Amino acid sequence: MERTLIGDLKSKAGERVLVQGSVSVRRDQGKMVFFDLRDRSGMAQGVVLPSEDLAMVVAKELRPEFVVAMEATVTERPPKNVNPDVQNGDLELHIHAIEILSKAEIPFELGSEVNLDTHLDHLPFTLRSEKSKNIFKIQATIAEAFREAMRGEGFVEFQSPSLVGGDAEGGAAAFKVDYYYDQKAFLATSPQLYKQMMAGVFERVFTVCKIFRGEKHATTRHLSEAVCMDFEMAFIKDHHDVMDMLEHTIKHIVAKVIEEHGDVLQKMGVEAPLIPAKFPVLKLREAQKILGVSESEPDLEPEHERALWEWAKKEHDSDFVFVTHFPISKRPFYTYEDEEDRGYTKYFDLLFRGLEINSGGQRVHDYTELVERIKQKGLDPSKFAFYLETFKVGMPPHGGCSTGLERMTARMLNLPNVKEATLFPRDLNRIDTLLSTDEKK
Ligand code: AMO
Repeated sequence: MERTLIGDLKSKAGERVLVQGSVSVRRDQGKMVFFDLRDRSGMAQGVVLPSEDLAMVVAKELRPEFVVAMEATVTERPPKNVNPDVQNGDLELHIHAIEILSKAEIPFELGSEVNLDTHLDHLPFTLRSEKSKNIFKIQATIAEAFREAMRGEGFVEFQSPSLVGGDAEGGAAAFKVDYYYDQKAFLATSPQLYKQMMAGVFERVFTVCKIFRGEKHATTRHLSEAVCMDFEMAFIKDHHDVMDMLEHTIKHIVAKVIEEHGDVLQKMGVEAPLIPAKFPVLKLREAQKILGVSESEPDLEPEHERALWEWAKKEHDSDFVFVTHFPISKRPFYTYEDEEDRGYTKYFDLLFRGLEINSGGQRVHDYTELVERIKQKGLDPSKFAFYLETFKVGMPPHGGCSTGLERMTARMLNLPNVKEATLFPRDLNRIDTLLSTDEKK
């Protein structure tokens, strides 16, 4: 018999079907045994009646998370047993035969409230909970919507290398890797240099790729391995063109998440993001004035980012706010200085619900200036010769930006820790399992 998905049972009333899935709950009531059975399409209740001797023997063995195949008749429930609040609440599977495909031994009940470490210790199991499945389905939609928005604007997707010769960000600690012939390579901290090279090829490019950051941060927003959604576009006037493109992309992502997962957001008690007609924009110094912080500070602290969210909500009905014009001394060598505001860059951060989810801006495209900027950062231009060829062979004014997928997901769903929005988070203490003290030395 062909498998029927639980989500399709409604159309099979009165028929005998084969369903396959996992047992969620078993309830024994008198001489009957009830189950909740789930597959990728949903959940249904099954019952083994006392007359089904053979099925009953197997039924008594079943425990939560056993994987089974069941032959059953799709039966309408008597009106007094109908539950309109659940999927398939008006039908029941009358089970005739059960085959156990896999037994299960579980550490705790699926979906139990456990602390983050316990959740992470048992990811192969806890990722199966409704909450986790919803988080990562929404994350998949975010990445898909990003790609969709980019393609709609004529961007070409490219694959960026993860093994690189150096650190593009000049500061973000890169993980060293043993390469051939006693050479050292690094894990990419960003696709930055490659997306610029590719903007020279296609004008408009994007990538969804892994970045690796070896900063020793133990915070709710830092990962050692993250997914970034980057784009780069040529022939821009300035950073505003990049911000407009990013805003368009973010709006498309939010709309698609609401369209496809509005019911889940509601169930999770999450408000849809506040989206104004135009995201508010503040120069860093304007933001600092609002916050009452010294304008000599080169960046915002996490509590400032949260305070700016309050400001954006109150003044602009927005969960998003751009902050621009960071001091050039604190930004990477490729950032463009504002000719009309010397010492400050045409660079921005986008804050979403009080957390930086994106950075970007206009890049230096003049070869001579770029070499000079590399030197000013105390770096050796000869180490960047490969990248610099892009500019020797002619490069239009261009810019781009990068959105952290996990951070975006976490803010969309109001998850307090970015690790809850990361399938298999790597941090100071963990690669899947906790690192032993010896490994930490
Ligand atoms: P930046 O270093 O700001 O910019 O990174 C861009 C975005 O990537 C995400 N992100 C992280 N998420 C989790 N853990 C981390 N350790 C981490 N590091 C970064 C954030 C951040 O906003 N090349 C520039 C971008 C550009 O100019 O186009 C860059 O990498 O959401």
